[in-house]
Amino acid sequence: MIKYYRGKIVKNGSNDIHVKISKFLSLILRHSPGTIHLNIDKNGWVNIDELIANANKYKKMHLTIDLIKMTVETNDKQRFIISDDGKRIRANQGHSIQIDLELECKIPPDILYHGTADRFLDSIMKDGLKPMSRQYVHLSQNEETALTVGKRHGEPVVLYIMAKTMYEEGYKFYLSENKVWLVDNVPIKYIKLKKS
Ligand code: HQG
Repeated sequence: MIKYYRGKIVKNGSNDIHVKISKFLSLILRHSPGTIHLNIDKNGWVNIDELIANANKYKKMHLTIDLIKMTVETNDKQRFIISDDGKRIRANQGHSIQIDLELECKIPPDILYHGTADRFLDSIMKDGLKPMSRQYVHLSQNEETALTVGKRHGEPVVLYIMAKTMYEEGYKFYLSENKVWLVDNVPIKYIKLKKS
Protein backbone atom coordinates (compact mmCIF):
# COMPACT_ATOMS: atom_id res chain seq x y z
CA MET A 1 0.00 0.00 0.00
CA ILE A 2 1.30 3.47 -0.84
CA LYS A 3 1.44 5.76 2.18
CA TYR A 4 1.45 9.54 2.07
CA TYR A 5 2.63 12.21 4.53
CA ARG A 6 1.96 15.87 3.67
CA GLY A 7 1.22 14.88 0.09
CA LYS A 8 4.49 12.98 -0.41
CA ILE A 9 4.86 9.26 -0.87
CA VAL A 10 6.41 7.59 2.17
CA LYS A 11 8.70 4.70 1.32
CA ASN A 12 8.97 1.77 3.66
CA GLY A 13 12.16 1.93 5.67
CA SER A 14 14.07 4.69 7.31
CA ASN A 15 13.83 8.03 5.55
CA ASP A 16 13.48 11.70 6.34
CA ILE A 17 9.86 11.47 7.38
CA HIS A 18 10.48 8.69 9.85
CA VAL A 19 13.53 10.48 11.25
CA LYS A 20 11.39 13.59 11.65
CA ILE A 21 8.60 11.66 13.34
CA SER A 22 11.12 9.83 15.55
CA LYS A 23 12.58 13.17 16.68
CA PHE A 24 9.10 14.47 17.38
CA LEU A 25 8.17 11.34 19.35
CA SER A 26 11.44 11.59 21.32
CA LEU A 27 10.61 15.18 22.27
CA ILE A 28 7.03 14.37 23.30
CA LEU A 29 7.57 10.99 24.96
CA ARG A 30 10.89 11.68 26.69
CA HIS A 31 10.86 15.34 27.54
CA SER A 32 7.83 17.42 26.89
CA PRO A 33 4.35 15.86 26.47
CA GLY A 34 2.88 19.20 27.55
CA THR A 35 4.01 20.70 24.22
CA ILE A 36 0.91 19.13 22.70
CA HIS A 37 -1.15 19.02 25.93
CA LEU A 38 -0.75 15.27 26.15
CA ASN A 39 -1.29 13.13 29.24
CA ILE A 40 1.55 10.77 30.07
CA ASP A 41 1.19 8.20 32.84
CA LYS A 42 3.74 7.45 35.55
CA ASN A 43 5.20 4.64 33.46
CA GLY A 44 5.70 6.84 30.40
CA TRP A 45 2.76 5.59 28.34
CA VAL A 46 0.53 7.84 26.24
CA ASN A 47 -2.62 6.99 24.36
CA ILE A 48 -1.84 6.77 20.62
CA ASP A 49 -5.18 8.19 19.42
CA GLU A 50 -4.71 11.18 21.74
CA LEU A 51 -1.10 11.61 20.58
CA ILE A 52 -2.20 11.69 16.94
CA ALA A 53 -5.13 14.05 17.58
CA ASN A 54 -3.06 16.47 19.68
CA ALA A 55 -0.02 16.45 17.35
CA ASN A 56 -2.27 17.20 14.39
CA LYS A 57 -4.20 19.86 16.29
CA TYR A 58 -1.39 21.75 18.04
CA LYS A 59 1.55 21.15 15.67
CA LYS A 60 -0.29 20.85 12.36
CA MET A 61 1.26 17.44 11.84
CA HIS A 62 -0.28 14.83 9.57
CA LEU A 63 0.31 11.85 11.79
CA THR A 64 -1.53 8.59 11.26
CA ILE A 65 -1.44 5.29 13.06
CA ASP A 66 0.34 3.72 10.07
CA LEU A 67 3.09 6.35 10.12
CA ILE A 68 3.61 5.86 13.83
CA LYS A 69 3.74 2.08 13.48
CA MET A 70 6.21 2.33 10.59
CA THR A 71 8.41 4.76 12.54
CA VAL A 72 8.44 2.44 15.56
CA GLU A 73 9.20 -0.63 13.44
CA THR A 74 11.95 0.92 11.33
CA ASN A 75 13.59 2.96 14.08
CA ASP A 76 17.36 2.36 14.03
CA LYS A 77 17.60 2.24 17.82
CA GLN A 78 14.16 0.83 18.60
CA ARG A 79 13.53 3.96 20.66
CA PHE A 80 9.79 3.35 21.11
CA ILE A 81 7.45 0.51 21.99
CA ILE A 82 3.73 0.05 21.38
CA SER A 83 1.78 -1.75 24.10
CA ASP A 84 0.49 -5.28 23.43
CA ASP A 85 -3.08 -4.01 22.99
CA GLY A 86 -1.87 -1.49 20.38
CA LYS A 87 -3.38 1.46 22.23
CA ARG A 88 -0.38 3.06 23.92
CA ILE A 89 3.19 4.05 23.07
CA ARG A 90 6.22 5.01 25.14
CA ALA A 91 9.93 5.72 24.76
CA ASN A 92 12.24 2.90 25.85
CA GLN A 93 14.83 5.24 27.42
CA GLY A 94 16.24 8.75 27.27
CA HIS A 95 13.69 10.51 29.50
CA SER A 96 14.33 13.79 31.21
CA ILE A 97 10.93 13.69 32.91
CA GLN A 98 10.65 11.35 35.91
CA ILE A 99 9.21 8.09 34.59
CA ASP A 100 9.09 4.64 36.16
CA LEU A 101 9.93 2.26 33.32
CA GLU A 102 9.37 -0.65 35.74
CA LEU A 103 12.73 -2.12 34.78
CA GLU A 104 14.23 -4.85 36.89
CA CYS A 105 17.69 -4.42 38.31
CA LYS A 106 20.15 -6.53 36.24
CA ILE A 107 23.70 -7.75 36.59
CA PRO A 108 25.80 -5.83 34.05
CA PRO A 109 28.77 -7.20 32.10
CA ASP A 110 32.26 -6.49 33.51
CA ILE A 111 32.67 -3.43 31.32
CA LEU A 112 30.20 -1.01 29.79
CA TYR A 113 31.04 1.97 27.57
CA HIS A 114 30.11 5.63 27.69
CA GLY A 115 30.58 7.86 24.67
CA THR A 116 31.19 11.51 25.37
CA ALA A 117 33.13 14.48 23.97
CA ASP A 118 36.66 15.47 24.96
CA ARG A 119 35.46 18.91 26.11
CA PHE A 120 33.51 17.24 28.97
CA LEU A 121 36.42 15.15 30.22
CA ASP A 122 37.82 17.54 32.85
CA SER A 123 34.44 17.92 34.42
CA ILE A 124 33.67 14.17 34.22
CA MET A 125 37.02 13.23 35.79
CA LYS A 126 36.27 15.67 38.60
CA ASP A 127 32.60 14.86 39.32
CA GLY A 128 32.08 11.44 37.70
CA LEU A 129 29.31 10.77 35.18
CA LYS A 130 26.05 12.47 36.04
CA PRO A 131 22.71 12.07 34.28
CA MET A 132 22.75 15.80 33.42
CA SER A 133 19.30 16.58 31.97
CA ARG A 134 18.22 12.93 31.77
CA GLN A 135 16.92 10.52 34.38
CA TYR A 136 19.91 8.16 34.13
CA VAL A 137 23.46 7.97 32.84
CA HIS A 138 23.31 5.95 29.60
CA LEU A 139 25.88 3.24 28.96
CA SER A 140 26.42 1.16 25.82
CA GLN A 141 27.13 -2.55 25.49
CA ASN A 142 29.82 -2.03 22.88
CA GLU A 143 32.48 0.46 21.97
CA GLU A 144 31.18 1.30 18.47
CA THR A 145 27.80 2.39 19.82
CA ALA A 146 29.50 4.52 22.49
CA LEU A 147 31.64 6.14 19.82
CA THR A 148 28.53 7.06 17.82
CA VAL A 149 26.92 8.52 20.95
CA GLY A 150 30.08 10.53 21.68
CA LYS A 151 30.15 11.99 18.16
CA ARG A 152 26.81 13.68 18.84
CA HIS A 153 28.61 15.99 21.27
CA GLY A 154 31.91 16.76 19.49
CA GLU A 155 35.33 15.08 19.34
CA PRO A 156 34.36 11.65 20.70
CA VAL A 157 35.96 9.85 23.63
CA VAL A 158 34.95 6.42 24.89
CA LEU A 159 35.09 5.83 28.64
CA TYR A 160 35.37 2.34 30.09
CA ILE A 161 33.07 1.77 33.03
CA MET A 162 33.82 -0.95 35.59
CA ALA A 163 30.18 -1.92 35.68
CA LYS A 164 30.38 -5.30 37.41
CA THR A 165 32.51 -3.85 40.22
CA MET A 166 30.01 -1.02 40.62
CA TYR A 167 27.19 -3.57 40.81
CA GLU A 168 29.08 -5.62 43.38
CA GLU A 169 29.55 -2.47 45.41
CA GLY A 170 25.82 -1.71 45.49
CA TYR A 171 24.97 0.29 42.35
CA LYS A 172 21.76 -0.66 40.57
CA PHE A 173 21.84 -1.22 36.81
CA TYR A 174 18.83 -1.42 34.50
CA LEU A 175 18.65 -2.62 30.91
CA SER A 176 16.13 -0.81 28.73
CA GLU A 177 13.93 -2.65 26.23
CA ASN A 178 16.26 -1.46 23.45
CA LYS A 179 19.42 -2.63 25.28
CA VAL A 180 20.76 0.61 26.69
CA TRP A 181 22.20 0.24 30.23
CA LEU A 182 21.01 2.79 32.76
CA VAL A 183 22.53 3.78 36.09
CA ASP A 184 22.01 6.75 38.42
CA ASN A 185 25.60 7.99 38.28
CA VAL A 186 29.18 6.75 37.88
CA PRO A 187 31.80 7.93 40.39
CA ILE A 188 35.28 8.56 38.97
CA LYS A 189 36.84 5.53 40.62
CA TYR A 190 34.87 3.29 38.20
CA ILE A 191 35.83 5.25 35.06
CA LYS A 192 38.88 4.34 32.99
CA LEU A 193 40.17 6.35 30.04
CA LYS A 194 42.00 3.39 28.56
CA LYS A 195 41.01 -0.19 28.09
CA SER A 196 43.03 -2.23 30.59
C1 HQG B 1 28.06 14.40 29.69
C2 HQG B 1 21.00 9.05 22.70
C3 HQG B 1 30.25 17.21 32.20
C4 HQG B 1 27.83 13.02 29.11
C5 HQG B 1 22.25 8.22 22.95
C6 HQG B 1 27.13 13.39 27.81
C7 HQG B 1 22.10 7.72 24.36
C8 HQG B 1 29.04 15.32 31.76
C9 HQG B 1 26.35 14.66 28.17
C10 HQG B 1 21.18 8.73 25.00
C11 HQG B 1 29.15 14.91 33.12
C12 HQG B 1 24.87 14.42 28.35
C13 HQG B 1 21.90 9.54 26.00
C14 HQG B 1 29.86 15.75 34.00
C15 HQG B 1 28.03 13.42 32.06
N1 HQG B 1 30.39 16.89 33.50
N2 HQG B 1 29.59 16.47 31.31
N3 HQG B 1 30.04 15.46 35.29
N4 HQG B 1 28.51 13.74 33.27
N5 HQG B 1 28.34 14.37 31.14
O1 HQG B 1 22.58 13.47 25.45
O2 HQG B 1 24.71 9.71 27.12
O3 HQG B 1 19.68 8.84 19.91
O4 HQG B 1 22.01 13.67 27.91
O5 HQG B 1 29.07 12.36 28.89
O6 HQG B 1 22.38 7.21 22.02
O7 HQG B 1 25.11 11.45 25.29
O8 HQG B 1 18.51 10.18 21.65
O9 HQG B 1 23.46 11.83 27.19
O10 HQG B 1 28.06 13.68 26.81
O11 HQG B 1 21.58 6.44 24.47
O12 HQG B 1 17.89 7.79 21.27
O13 HQG B 1 26.86 15.09 29.43
O14 HQG B 1 20.71 9.58 23.96
O15 HQG B 1 19.96 8.27 22.30
O16 HQG B 1 24.31 14.19 27.06
O17 HQG B 1 23.00 10.21 25.37
P1 HQG B 1 22.99 13.34 26.87
P2 HQG B 1 24.18 10.77 26.23
P3 HQG B 1 18.95 8.79 21.22
